[in-house]
Amino acid sequence: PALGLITSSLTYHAPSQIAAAIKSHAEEQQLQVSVAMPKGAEYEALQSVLNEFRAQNIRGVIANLPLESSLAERLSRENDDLACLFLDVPPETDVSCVRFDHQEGSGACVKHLWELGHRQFGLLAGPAQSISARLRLGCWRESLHRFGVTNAITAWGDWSASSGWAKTFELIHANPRISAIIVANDQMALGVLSALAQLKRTGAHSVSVTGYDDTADSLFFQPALTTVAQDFNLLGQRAVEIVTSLMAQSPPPRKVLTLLPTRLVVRESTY
Ligand code: IPT
Repeated sequence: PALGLITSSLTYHAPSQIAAAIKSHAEEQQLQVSVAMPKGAEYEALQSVLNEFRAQNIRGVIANLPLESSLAERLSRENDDLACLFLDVPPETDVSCVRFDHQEGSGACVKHLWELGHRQFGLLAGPAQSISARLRLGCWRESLHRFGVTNAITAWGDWSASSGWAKTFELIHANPRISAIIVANDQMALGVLSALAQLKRTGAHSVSVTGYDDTADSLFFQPALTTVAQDFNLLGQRAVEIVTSLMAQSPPPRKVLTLLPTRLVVRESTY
């Protein structure tokens, strides 16, 4: 027996950690994992991956790539012989899904920085086509509004360290008084820290930075990164448990929702 995994590019840290966790937890149950990494997220490409999985006798599929609600719902509906579990879809999507609580983590970053006295914010979002990037940005803005902050400046990166580096110059240029940058993932935060060092915005002129993911490396960034921990191993474990339980039912239920917690880890990049 086998599972299918459709994933975003494994060159990113989070999806590769999630894929590794899925593979190891599946193997504990003697399940092989067949991995597909489609270039785009169009209906045709995804449907042909599902057809290939079906031809390999796969009956359970985990999809860890950003999909809009209507597309995820269509794939789930039109492949109702497969147990499909989605990891990166909007909260209101009518499909089975396991994901992290974005509100908890994003809100905690804003509250932490506000309590430290920050009032001038830069927001570095992930790519606009990413569901999680939009959800995190939306929560930052809502939380900032609740504190009465309406002048935060937004830039969009592409999850990579190099985009974090480049966008920092734009943010600081747009508002030189920014004292905190909230970043949508650790890889971009690494680039932000590097740009701030280059701009000599360290020591007395320092800018606080928060990341997101708590990848293992973030503890060794300079300074050690304050970030939102998402337990990717737990996500992989729960995804395998849920998809195997969906597969055991005939037909597989279309809507089972699981929300996993996140946690703010305060280190040296916020003051
Ligand atoms: C999300 C990560 O937080 C982000 O860093 C990036 O790697 C992205 O994945 C790639 O799609 S986590 C995902 C389960 C929403």
